[in-house]
Amino acid sequence: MPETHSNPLDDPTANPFEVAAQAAADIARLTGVENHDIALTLGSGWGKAADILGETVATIPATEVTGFSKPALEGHVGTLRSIRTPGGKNVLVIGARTHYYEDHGVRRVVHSVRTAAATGAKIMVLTNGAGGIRETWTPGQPVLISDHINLTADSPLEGATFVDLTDLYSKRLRDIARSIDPMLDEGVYTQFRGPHYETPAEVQMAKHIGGHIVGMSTALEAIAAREAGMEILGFSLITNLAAGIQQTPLSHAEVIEAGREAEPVISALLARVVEAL
Ligand code: 8IG
Repeated sequence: MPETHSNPLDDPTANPFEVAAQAAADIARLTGVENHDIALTLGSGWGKAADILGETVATIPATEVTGFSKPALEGHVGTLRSIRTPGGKNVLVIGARTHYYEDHGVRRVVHSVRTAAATGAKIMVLTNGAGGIRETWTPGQPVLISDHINLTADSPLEGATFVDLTDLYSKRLRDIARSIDPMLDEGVYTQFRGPHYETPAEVQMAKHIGGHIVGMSTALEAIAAREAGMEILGFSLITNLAAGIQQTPLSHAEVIEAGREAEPVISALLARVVEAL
């Protein structure tokens, strides 16, 4: 079905924060929830977390909300959900990630994060499926993101906006996550542009510059979340070992399968962590 209206973020004169404020107003109207406390972006393998987090107050197609793009990939759900946890927190669950490799521009990539901030969320939980560089990791294992290396050569910040990224992935929040699961390991997330996976040589480069995780999504979103004043918690599900670390070629089917198998366990973990934030 063709899109009947254009995305306001495609107008270069639009103010992305005003578009995000409009999106937040859409969410308040469509969910009946005026403010959210926490926002949660669900990447590959993390989708079931929403079901056990609490009571779903409302589910809305992302396409009903100003500025949101349609999801490009199987395994990426295009909905926004408002969930009330047993502890009484309002959580905005974003199942509608726009990736940098979709070529809609970085404004669209970070629109969900800016919208989350505009709904009042003070904590942004970013999850993804990713490749692991550490040989001790196995597919299906969740790890915390401790820091990132942004290899996209792009930024969501516009103009001379200087934002401090020290402790970008909050130590305080990582400690809370480890209080729920002391076995959680952590590593540096390296964002490549994609959509191709890395060559083994690129994985070795990432390793040598200090990376432990390779992915295509989270770094740009985290920068925008910090700009918006949110505290950030990042989780990667290691769905595969990175190219050349594992002996077999990478496939999207393998990634989906690893996500499916790990889903119940990591979703339960995530739900417990979110309630503890
Ligand atoms: I799932 O091995 C998943 N996403 N860049 N490399 C990159 N992104 C990924 C990978 C991977 N696995």
